[in-house]
Amino acid sequence: MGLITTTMATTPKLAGHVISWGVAEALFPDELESGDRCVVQPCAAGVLIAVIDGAGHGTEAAVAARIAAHTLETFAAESPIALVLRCHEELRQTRGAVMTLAFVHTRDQTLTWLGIGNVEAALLHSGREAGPDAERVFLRAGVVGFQLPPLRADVTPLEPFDTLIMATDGINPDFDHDGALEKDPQQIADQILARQWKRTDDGLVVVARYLGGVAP
Ligand SMILES: [Mn+2]
Repeated sequence: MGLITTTMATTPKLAGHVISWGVAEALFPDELESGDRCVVQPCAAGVLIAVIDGAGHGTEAAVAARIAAHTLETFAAESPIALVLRCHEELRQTRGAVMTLAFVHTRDQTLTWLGIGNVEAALLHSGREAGPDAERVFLRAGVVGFQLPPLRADVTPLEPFDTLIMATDGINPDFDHDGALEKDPQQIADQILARQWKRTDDGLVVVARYLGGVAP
């Protein structure tokens, strides 16, 4: 069925003392490589979290996603908009990719995020469990490497235990996150993949919880 997950992880993944995180992913049937990829890259000011979906699936999608991931890891300290522009240049000779970037800024205690295409992201605020739905990233239509929309990043305040969920379009965008704040990031990612993967595309879910610490 092509399902691969990282369920075996026994200790939580940490990026400095800033976030704990987990990832779960599944491959399009009969493909050897996923076109979906995630980046979790600490730097001096905080941590960059990004999810990339290379256009289509299979090897060419994976190539585009790999180039984008490498670019984001290398220049993670730059602003999210600068990173999208860099990826746009780097992906011109590829099929292109959609992506959502989220930067946890530890000194400001903010999340700066933007999405090009349809990688969904939701931020669950720990202090507002009874409140309205999670905050969603603003997605602007476009394909990085092919056509960019006007770029604008939104900034939202973060409190310790706030939890970010990001998922590619192989996952039902209405992914259910009820009770997520009581679970570990890896458990949340595994559960969303198990319940909401469409099985018609690669699927990837990354979950990152803000711990409130300072930059690594
Ligand atoms: Mn996809």
